[in-house]
Amino acid sequence: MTSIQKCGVIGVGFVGATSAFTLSTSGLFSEVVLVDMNRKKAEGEAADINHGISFAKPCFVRAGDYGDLAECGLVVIAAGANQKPGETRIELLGRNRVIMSSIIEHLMAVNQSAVLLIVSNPVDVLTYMAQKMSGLPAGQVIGSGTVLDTARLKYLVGQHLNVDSRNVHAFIIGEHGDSELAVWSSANISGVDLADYCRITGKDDSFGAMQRIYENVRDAAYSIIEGKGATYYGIGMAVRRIAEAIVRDEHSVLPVSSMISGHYGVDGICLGLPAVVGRNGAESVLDIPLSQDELFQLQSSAQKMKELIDELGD
Ligand code: 6V0
Repeated sequence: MTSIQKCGVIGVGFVGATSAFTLSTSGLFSEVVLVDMNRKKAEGEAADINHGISFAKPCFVRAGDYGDLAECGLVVIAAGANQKPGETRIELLGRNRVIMSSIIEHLMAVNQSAVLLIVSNPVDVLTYMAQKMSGLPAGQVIGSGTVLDTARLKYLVGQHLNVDSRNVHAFIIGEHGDSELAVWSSANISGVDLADYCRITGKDDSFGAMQRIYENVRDAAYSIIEGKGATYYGIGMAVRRIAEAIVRDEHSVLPVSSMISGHYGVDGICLGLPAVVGRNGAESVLDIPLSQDELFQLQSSAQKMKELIDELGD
């Protein structure tokens, strides 16, 4: 019997440990179990968070093994090798695929009810593999998709317009990676069309200005990794937000990665698209309006994913 108040994190490196921290201090969980092939690392991370838990809401964090994940209603998978400077997310795949296969095998032996949230890169392909390997219903296996990329877009548009990023409504969709795209055609500031908002406030909405913002989003991971070696705070906060939508059954619209069946002519791959997220994971994928150019870019991104999966023979 699983409990949505119990959460597991598999792989507690930079990303998993930061996610464990945001999840443990979120007030959403009574228990967070940390599993890592390096048990000492998991024990150290658990102790470190527990020592500050009296400053947050009660939550017991502990190192464990797969058997300890049996009761978890949500399991976050952040195990794997991280991106080396100059390495693309796709190049990571070979290394992370083997890791994912072993994790899913161990996890399915003890728990087939949890929602799985995949964070390891390349997240769309690994979400696809996790869904196929686990045999769980499509919506129960989701990836962080373009939730972080969308948050980066909101932040940068907010900076450009000098407006609260929470009032920026726009999506990055497609692959979490180089072929992702910004959906400018429906971007708005609290319901005011982006172009109108720029006109009213005298801000630059030229193609060049928007393209620069998009490129900064797309290349954000590369520049952060160049600076500090890894990215983890942004994704840790994104994981907490996705967990919140699941635990509280919010039916929030988030661009998580999930198995796409027949949306925009895309079938049988995982991609980041706006989806309604609740207790069961991704409950439905939304066909938001796209311009012709955006549709073309999305289909190209999907094609890239498909070729990669075909190449792997999965
Ligand atoms: P890291 O710091 O090297 O941590 C990886 C952890 O996984 C280590 O603690 C390993 O011991 C552990 N691990 C490896 N194999 C196993 C296994 N079989 N079982 C259990 N634990 C294992 O990497 P980092 O935390 O920086 O990154 C983790 C993954 O997240 C990488 O694939 C990144 O590319 C990916 N990211 C995904 C993001 C997203 O937006 N989806 C953002 C940032 C990083």
